[in-house]
Amino acid sequence: MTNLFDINGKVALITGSTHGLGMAMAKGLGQAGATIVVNGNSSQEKIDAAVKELQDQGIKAVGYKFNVTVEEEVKSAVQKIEGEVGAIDILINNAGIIKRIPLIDMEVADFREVIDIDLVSPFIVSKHVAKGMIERRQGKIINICSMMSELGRNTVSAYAAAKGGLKMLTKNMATEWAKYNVQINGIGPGYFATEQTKPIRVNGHPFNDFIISRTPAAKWGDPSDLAGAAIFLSSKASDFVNGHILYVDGGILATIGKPSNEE
Ligand code: GCO
Repeated sequence: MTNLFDINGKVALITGSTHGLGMAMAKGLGQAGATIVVNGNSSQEKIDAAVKELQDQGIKAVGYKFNVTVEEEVKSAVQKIEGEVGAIDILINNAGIIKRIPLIDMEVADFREVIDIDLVSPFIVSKHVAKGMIERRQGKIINICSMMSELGRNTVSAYAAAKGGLKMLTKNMATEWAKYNVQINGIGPGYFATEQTKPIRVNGHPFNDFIISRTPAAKWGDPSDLAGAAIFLSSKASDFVNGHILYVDGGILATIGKPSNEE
């Protein structure tokens, strides 16, 4: 029986993969045999360090610095990657930011910046990567959504609007591109222990206690918990899965929660 989860030799571009969930998925796909194209826009040093971290684990990895919100940079980076590394088989739109500001106090510029990076850039990068996937009649696109694709939360309005939009953009990409044998799905991480959640995860922080009580698994996720979902949605095993958001959330979306005096 062929290994339905085999991604050996595939080329995977993961945006925003110098750290956090992006790096975790890079390790997961890399350990499963994919060649990883690391992307970042902060500094070449960070990109080089991420590439070395992967290579030290025996993973084939290269790095490209480009700003996912600037179409010209994305277009030339995709051309460069496809010329130097090979056709992009898997795209994970992971790059994203969050701003935790009460909606009434949020500046328009802050709102626009979150939408630009978290929603517009997956559109830009997917548009330019999908062209080759459509020509080759094969490809996998994974958009990193969020609990906030389904639920609101105080102070993260721009992020929720972006991630809710990314859920629907995923469904629309599937609507338009599935006929070319391109599968476009999303992963919705629950609450994970990353730099991004560090400010709300410290022991004793009310939100930390809330998440532990609100999550049936009663813990924050470890970034490595995402590797399985990423491999599934990058492999033949998901060839008839399209427009689906796979939540990896410890069960938080399955329940309304329970009173504090219940086990
Ligand atoms: C927050 C968190 C969340 C998580 C994740 C949940 O402030 O609520 O940062 O946004 O990062 O997106 O799926």
